[in-house]
Amino acid sequence: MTLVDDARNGDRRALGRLVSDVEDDTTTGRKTLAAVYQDGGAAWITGITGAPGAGKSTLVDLLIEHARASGPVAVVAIDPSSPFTGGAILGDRVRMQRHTDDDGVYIRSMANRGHLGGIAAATPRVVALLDGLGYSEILIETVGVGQAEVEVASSADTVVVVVNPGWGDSIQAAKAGLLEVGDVFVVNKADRPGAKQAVKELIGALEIGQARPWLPPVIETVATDGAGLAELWDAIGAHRSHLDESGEREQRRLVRVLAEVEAALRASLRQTATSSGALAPEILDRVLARQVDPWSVASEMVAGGLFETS
Ligand SMILES: Nc1nc2c(ncn2[C@@H]2O[C@H](COP(=O)(O)OP(=O)(O)OP(=O)(O)O)[C@@H](O)[C@H]2O)c(=O)[nH]1
Ligand SMILES: [Mg+2]
Repeated sequence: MTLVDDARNGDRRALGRLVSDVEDDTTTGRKTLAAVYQDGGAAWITGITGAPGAGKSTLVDLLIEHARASGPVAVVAIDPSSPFTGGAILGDRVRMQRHTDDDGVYIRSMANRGHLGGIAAATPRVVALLDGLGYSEILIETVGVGQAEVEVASSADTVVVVVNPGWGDSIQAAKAGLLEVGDVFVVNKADRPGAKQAVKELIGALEIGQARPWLPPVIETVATDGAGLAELWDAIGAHRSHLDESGEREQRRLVRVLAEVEAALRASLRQTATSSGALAPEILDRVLARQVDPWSVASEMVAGGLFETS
């Protein structure tokens, strides 16, 4: 596993190759993950999500500095809009450029690989790889507009939801399901009018419902001048302590492991079914003609030794 050794010794090209292999789910990628998985588990994973342009990348850029104090930092930026506009990722790179000389900071964009479902599936693998390679702080930036993005965000240990001042932003967050997944809320662009109102709205929305063991704090920030960043980092730290002390961290990780095993199982069943011809058009035609139902077909496929045919 010389590529792994090289990556651990700070070889960026080796690391880039490994990440690509894991992202593409190649045989080498699988072997690499299998080899480094046991070394992982120490990373703290923070997801940063929110509407397009909310200031996530600017915040991440500043969070890197705080996170860097505790060890090597990796950033995984997922941006579904980029394949179409091409602009946002370039912006991210430029914004985070100042960290490129620091060997302890690795920034990876996952936007250039087409459809979002694939990115969402690949993200946990890439995160597991970076964790196994020794990145103790992993930040995932994702645009919180759809289910897949929310899922990616909610696979983090701490989820930070970024909104902006202006009426209705917290309502949008509620609609996108972000109120439920957020552990820390940020009203960024607090230099604009309406920040106090947005904080009030959010606190109000978060306090509705049952008492929770962790009431998410709402932090005001101005990412462009760094105001509120120390408070944000402290809030992430407080959430981390809460998870550790309450035992919720283990619970969350168990949920995550279950989701990962299920996703892997689904992917490998599909792959086996496709390569063994079990998903042949003739079979689907039979289902279409209602000669057989989808559930019977599926259980026959599995019972008929689907696994052995590959
Ligand atoms: N006035 C003001 N502008 C900000 C603040 N934070 C970020 N911006 C600006 O908002 C714009 C978008 O910031 P980004 O950090 O790229 O936002 P993002 O959420 O990563 O955007 P996407 O990744 O494209 O969804 C940039 O022009 C930033 O300079 C802030 O606190 N105040
Ligand atoms: Mg961004």
